[in-house]
Amino acid sequence: MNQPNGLFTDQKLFPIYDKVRAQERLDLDDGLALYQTSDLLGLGHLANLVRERLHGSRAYYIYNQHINYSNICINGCRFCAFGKTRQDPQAYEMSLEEIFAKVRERLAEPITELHIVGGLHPDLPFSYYVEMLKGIKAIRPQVHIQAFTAVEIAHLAHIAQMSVIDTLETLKEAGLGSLPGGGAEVFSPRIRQALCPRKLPPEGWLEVAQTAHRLGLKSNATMLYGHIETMAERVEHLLRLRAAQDETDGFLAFIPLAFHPRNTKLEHLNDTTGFDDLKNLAVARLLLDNFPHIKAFWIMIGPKIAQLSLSFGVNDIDGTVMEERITHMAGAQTAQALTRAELLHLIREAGREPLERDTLYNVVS
Ligand code: V47
Repeated sequence: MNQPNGLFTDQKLFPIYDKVRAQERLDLDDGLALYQTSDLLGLGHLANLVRERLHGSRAYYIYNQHINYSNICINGCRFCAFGKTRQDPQAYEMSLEEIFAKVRERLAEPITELHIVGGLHPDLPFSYYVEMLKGIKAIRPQVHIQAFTAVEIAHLAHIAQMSVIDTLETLKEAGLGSLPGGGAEVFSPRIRQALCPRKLPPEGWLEVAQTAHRLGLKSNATMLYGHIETMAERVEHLLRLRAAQDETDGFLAFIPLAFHPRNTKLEHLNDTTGFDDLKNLAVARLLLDNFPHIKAFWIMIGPKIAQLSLSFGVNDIDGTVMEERITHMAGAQTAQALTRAELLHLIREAGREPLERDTLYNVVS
């Protein structure tokens, strides 16, 4: 076993260093050792080796706009401050015209992606979603619409009384470009039961994602961390995603989502720390050897940690965003938007070469 002097303070990282250099796949025990270590710099070094191998000095950002069309939701997840019942004074629902106005408002800006998600609305008809996509494409034909998490897709299939595959095909024909990665939370049955018993189960989430992949639609994947999950549950979540990716190879990016407790049923919990934020990103880079991209969502961890994460396995810091409600309703103190100049500054100061990408990671000139 190689014992690299000075690189690691935790000896348990030595055998993992050997595996990473030999490009061997890490297993459950390796994942646990990575999560258990306090040697953050050693962990970062390992993740950076993989990032460097895959992406060299390149780091991506995107010019995008988020639209959260409604927060009315039938799921009532305990970690969520965004979802409301229809009777709640804070409940809202955008008409199609309001959504189109949001798109028109920014027509002068070089947006390449619209990121659209919402709650599981009890009775908006399927035609609302289809017309949303068609209408947006009529206003902005070139834009890539990344919309509706796997959980929303399963809900829409239920509303439309259609199979998941037919639902996805109809949405794709209307202009859907890819699926965002939300709704995965933590796959552990214990967590689902405790925090989101009404949510689409993990098998359903994976089935929707893999069906999308088989239809040629790419998607992202996430994990919501920093609440009641154990390290083993985190590792198992990542390994399940890795196994799914082995089968359909349609995931573009993995994004760990830092739990924000304000205004949720878990308000007594602490915010995540910078240490754990970096750790989750680095461990993901190491375990998810078949995911091309690891993305830091600066809205949730702040631009400063997102910038540091570029040395901890991350090669993408998401984008301009513009208006985000899910994390801000749960107490996020971050801005609503970053400019292109701010994103470039963050990436350049970290010693990386900034590249603007579109949703599918083509470089935008
Ligand atoms: O699915 C809910 C999470 C997700 C809270 O695919 C919370 O590129 C933190 O998935 N604190 C939606 N997180 C956001 C999402 C996402 C974001 C950015 C990029 C992409 C992508 C996807 O937000 C939900 C849920 O897991 N969430 N409540 C909370 N209190």
